[in-house]
Amino acid sequence: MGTTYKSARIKPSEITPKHHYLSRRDFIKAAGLAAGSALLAACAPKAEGSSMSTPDPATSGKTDELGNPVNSFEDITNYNNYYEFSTDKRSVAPESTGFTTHPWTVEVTGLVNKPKTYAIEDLLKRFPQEERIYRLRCVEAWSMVIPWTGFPLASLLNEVEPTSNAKYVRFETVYRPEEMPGQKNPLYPWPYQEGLRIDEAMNDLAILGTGLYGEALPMQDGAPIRIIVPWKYGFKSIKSIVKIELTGEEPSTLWSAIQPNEYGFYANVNPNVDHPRWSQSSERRIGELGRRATLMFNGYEEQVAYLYKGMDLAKNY
Ligand SMILES: Nc1nc2c(c(=O)[nH]1)N[C@H]1C(S)=C(S)[C@@H](COP(=O)(O)O)O[C@H]1N2
Ligand SMILES: [Mo]
Repeated sequence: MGTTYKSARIKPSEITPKHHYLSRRDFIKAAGLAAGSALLAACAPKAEGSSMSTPDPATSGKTDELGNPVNSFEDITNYNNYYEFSTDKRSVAPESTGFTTHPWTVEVTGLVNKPKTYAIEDLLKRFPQEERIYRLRCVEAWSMVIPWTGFPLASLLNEVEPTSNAKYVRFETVYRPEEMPGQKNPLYPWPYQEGLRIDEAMNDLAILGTGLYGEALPMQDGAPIRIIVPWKYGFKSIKSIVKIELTGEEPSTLWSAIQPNEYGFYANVNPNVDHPRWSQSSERRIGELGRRATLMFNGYEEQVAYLYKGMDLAKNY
């Protein structure tokens, strides 16, 4: 890999050789069609030049719906959890530069009437891409605000027509140990897998993420496609997905398989339910000095509380 890694301001073109991205023009074309001015504004300063440049967080001026500023592109792409590449958050970016994201297909299968395998280009063209600024709260009690691009998971699921027996959705990451050195570690049950109940997956907040900051998704953030479920701890938001399967039974997940008492299937952000080894009542926003109070369902209570009516969230953690 002829790529050098410097700690200063790193351009995406430096940490990710350009040919591994989807063509930027294709991405912007697909995303820009539906996204309108919000997304185009983020792209405007660099729409023309041939190489990508780092968006300037000081001038992006974007906030989430609570008024929290988005994290810098640099933070979002250099502080990552992605155990396939490294358990060290700062090493994921340099370790993932050689990852191949093209060609890429996503198989949607299981209890559906119309199973289908999509090429990534088709997903980008077929489903209008929109910007969603979401908080991501990691179970390790740090958080970020990220300007994602993507489309509702429900749009894809509706197209394949889940049968009435489909109760859960299972997601699987690509298994490619020759490119993902972490997958050679036998302590983890690879490939990474995650799951949602079907009504959770159908909630409008749950998206398939295909980009951030108006760029195609960087390797370290799960290129070319991942899910984002902002009211749950970050580990539910599985990266580099190749398979989505509708099932009748609750799927096994990587973290609950290893430590069921620490990482439950639901993993809803909940300041009132501590992790067995630490409190979940507050969090460190990356880039800030103090701590913030953690919000119920990560601040998305109004949109998702109905999903858990009558459930004991201390038991169903
Ligand atoms: N395949 C895969 N997906 C993954 C992980 C991982 O190790 N492998 N880590 C998860 C965790 S713990 C978090 S907090 C988020 C981090 O996403 P980000 O690095 O894009 O911020 O990705 C999640 N998705
Ligand atoms: Mo996490």
